[in-house]
Amino acid sequence: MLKKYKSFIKKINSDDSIVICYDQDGDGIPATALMIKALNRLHISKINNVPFRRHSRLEVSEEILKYNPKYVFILDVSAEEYPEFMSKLTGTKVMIIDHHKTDTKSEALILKPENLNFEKSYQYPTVKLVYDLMSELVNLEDISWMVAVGLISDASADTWHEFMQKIFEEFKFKNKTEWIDTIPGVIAQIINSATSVNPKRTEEMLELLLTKSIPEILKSSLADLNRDINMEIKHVIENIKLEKYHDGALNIIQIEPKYAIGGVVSNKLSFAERTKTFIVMSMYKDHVEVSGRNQNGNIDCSKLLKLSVKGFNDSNAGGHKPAAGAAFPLEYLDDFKKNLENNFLLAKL
Ligand SMILES: [Mn+2]
Repeated sequence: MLKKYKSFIKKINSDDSIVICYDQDGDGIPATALMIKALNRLHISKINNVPFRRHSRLEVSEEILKYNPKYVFILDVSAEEYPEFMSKLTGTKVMIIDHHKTDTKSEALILKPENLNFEKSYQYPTVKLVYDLMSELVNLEDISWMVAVGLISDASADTWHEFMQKIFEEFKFKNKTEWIDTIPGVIAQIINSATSVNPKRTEEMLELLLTKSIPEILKSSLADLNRDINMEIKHVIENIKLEKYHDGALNIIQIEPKYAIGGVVSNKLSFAERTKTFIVMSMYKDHVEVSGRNQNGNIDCSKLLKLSVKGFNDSNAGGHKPAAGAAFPLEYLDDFKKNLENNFLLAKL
């Protein structure tokens, strides 16, 4: 691991105030739990956490500054893309640990997979970056199962097969056909369920990872929530209606879910038919949230969604090539569908 990242951590004193700002998902949350545990083991304990909210960045920066931090860690968020957010933090020492590819330069110290000469950055989730960095300073093997959770959540477990095997042996996790059905896989599901309700139960989830054992997490009320959401997902998948374009290569799906399950539904559909592209649109009262997936890498979902919301007010789109998201006001629904069809071939890789 490059020296500059380690020396950033080594300079922190035990009475320095730290804030960790993190993405609220199955990678960002275990990455944060692991970071807190690692810092605690280095006798650094004045740590506060602020979940990142993409659409309220100003409030997030104010919340961070409220703790008067000397150091700010930003985990699993490509914060360098938000100069107005970063400019609020200039009085602090910032380190971004993240695996979203951007071309944006920044004054802040940034650790990305590219800095470790790892090309497929989406296969090197933040939790693994945190683990690899902090393991050079303190032993984290007893909590390495949290890395397995993040790798499964970000669909990167196969890339780290040996590492996963070691964890499965160490913690006596049983192998299953699908990673998601293993014990760390179920914990990944629980995290994703905790963050797909409104309001999100992120902090409760983080607290579980920090203070509870694996059996306790599997018996928690968030585990109950996960079971409830899984029932809903099953129901949605069983009743799915596909709108097919480009000879079935592009599939558009409209759902009205009780929970925010668009990402999981699009994952399930796309892993079942890896050569096809699935665009799942979750319909809300006044806006649409979109999950785009293509697992065999012949379509750049991020590009497709970015092109397809172009010119829409109050819209956003982004993510990785195999998995991307977007949101836009309901009035653009028909335009968006037309744009998907028209831009599909432009997003071919
Ligand atoms: Mn994330």
